Amino acid sequence: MAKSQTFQDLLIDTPCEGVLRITLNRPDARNALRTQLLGELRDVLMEAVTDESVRCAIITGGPKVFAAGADIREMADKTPVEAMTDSRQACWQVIQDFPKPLIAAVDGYCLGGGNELAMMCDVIVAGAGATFGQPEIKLGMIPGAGGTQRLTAAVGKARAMKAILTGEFMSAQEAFEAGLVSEVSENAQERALDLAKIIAAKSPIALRLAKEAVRRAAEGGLAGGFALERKSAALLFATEDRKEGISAFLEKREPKFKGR
Ligand code: DAK
Repeated sequence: MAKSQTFQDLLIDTPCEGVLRITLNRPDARNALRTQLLGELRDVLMEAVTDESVRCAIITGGPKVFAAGADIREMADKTPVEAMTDSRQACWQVIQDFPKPLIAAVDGYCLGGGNELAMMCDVIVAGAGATFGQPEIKLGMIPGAGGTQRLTAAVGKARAMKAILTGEFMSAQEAFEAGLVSEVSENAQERALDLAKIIAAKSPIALRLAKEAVRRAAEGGLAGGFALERKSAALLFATEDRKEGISAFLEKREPKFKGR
């Protein structure tokens, strides 16, 4: 049973009846979402779908970082074809399709794929010091797990363009005012748990249908955009600029992009 298994990159517990808590746990790599981590998340959620004792799930990270995005080291040498065909897409699909309520409790950095993961959740509770962003552009890349679409749907074109074209971060308060997060709290962990308890007491069937209906309103028109983004993000794996962006990050220097 996944809940009692030990994972390499996740901690799993049941903080109260009906609530499954999944903690991303790679602090040395700022919870970067390597394939191992995403695979574990897929396995836990797949099991939670059929586990009737799970009424609501919380995804959280550490006090300084929720997740710093895809694992930059892992993707450094990938080709466009590998980026398009690796197992990560199937993991994202399981997260997106999880039918029970998912709450993201976000403290610290919530960046790139980390922000895309948070946006796949149904409710985002941000700690007062949380920071949100899509910094892929600084690496010569673009978001590849729905970020261009979900961020735009959440905060509108003007703010999404600014965030995605500059890579600049938003504070928790800015993210709340823009409509990216549900609530800002001095104690995101406690508040997420309170909300999870409230949700877990509701009818699971009504919750499932409510989630499906709200998702349809929020994402029903995004399928074409998701596909375009995925292909464009994979295409960029062929550019010299992407190599330069990743090298610059790992060498802790500024990149020099040439448009090749
Ligand atoms: N991946 C791998 N390692 C990371 C990492 C990441 N995303 N973020 C941080 N680390 C590592 C650092 O390399 C460093 O390692 P050492 O030097 O200690 O060996 C260690 O974690 C600590 O990092 P810092 O020294 O930078 O820590 P700070 O606390 O000072 O700063 C930070 C924290 C989160 C602000 C900073 O680390 C940061 O900016 N990280 C990168 C954030 C980022 O650029 N995220 C976007 C990643 S790209 C796809 C299409 C697109 C994508 C993927 C797939 N397909 C089409 C398939 C792209 C998605 C992304 O998310």
